[in-house]
Amino acid sequence: MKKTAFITGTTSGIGREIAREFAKHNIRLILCGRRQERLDELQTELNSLTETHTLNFDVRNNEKVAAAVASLPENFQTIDILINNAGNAHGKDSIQNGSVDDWDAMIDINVKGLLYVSKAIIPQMVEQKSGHILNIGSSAGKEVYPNGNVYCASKHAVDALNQGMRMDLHAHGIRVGAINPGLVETEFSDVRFKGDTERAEKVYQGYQPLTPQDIAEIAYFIVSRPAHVNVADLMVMCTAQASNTILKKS
Ligand code: NDP
Ligand code: 8X3
Repeated sequence: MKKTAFITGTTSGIGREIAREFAKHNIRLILCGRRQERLDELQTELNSLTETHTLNFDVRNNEKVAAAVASLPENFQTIDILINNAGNAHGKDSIQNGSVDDWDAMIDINVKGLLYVSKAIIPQMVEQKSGHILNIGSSAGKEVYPNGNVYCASKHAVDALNQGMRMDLHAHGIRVGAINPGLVETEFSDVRFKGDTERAEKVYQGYQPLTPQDIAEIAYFIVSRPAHVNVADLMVMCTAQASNTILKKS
């Protein structure tokens, strides 16, 4: 039976590639993000492969999240797969130099936003007695690195929520798991360094980082396992990376 996936953060990077990969496999898609023109472009691109619906909301606004989910047309209302992907790092400063606005953004988007979206969708999964939630965590959620402080804390929270959701939801037939990537070349560093493209580009120079397609293929592998198989927690790094502080650059 055709499945429906609700993917946050599909206007760029990992979320957009997951949407493209799922579309190839004829999964119906709810494409979410704040940049409407990018949502429209992706919808136009994928419409020949599968049915799509776009939702424009900021995951930080619980009321808007709930209203967006409530606004879904009938044929998109039964959600089988939730990909909690929207998120970013904001800044890379020592704790003593960090900006409170950056801290708020990371906690509000990466942690509270993930919770708001999950809260809007979990009840129907409980009612259906089925569903699959895939949380996009990070290697930063497994190991803290210098100047990563609050971003790492937000991703450690995602790791804890991934475990907690699984404990609370497995009895309802709902699968919960996480992909925790290391360095993936996306717009992540542009956002982190606030448009300083030279600094952002340097992050991915001198080695072959993961691509968003690499993560998308893994995501499809996970959601296409038989119903009794739950990939609970997966970590993936490029070959050049051994940990958050060990990277072989040429
Ligand atoms: P991108 O910056 O390329 O994409 C981020 C996506 O999140 C965009 O689609 C953006 O959409 C969306 N988003 C950001 N803030 C909000 C918000 N307030 N409300 C709604 N949507 C929002 O980065 P990535 O693809 O790399 O990041 C995706 C996820 O992967 C994040 O959770 C990140 O932490 C994680 N990750 C990334 C790694 C990397 O090295 N790139 C490694 C490990 C994990 P829009 O701006 O249109 O709202
Ligand atoms: C993104 C990977 O190393 O930039 O989660 O924190 S890193």
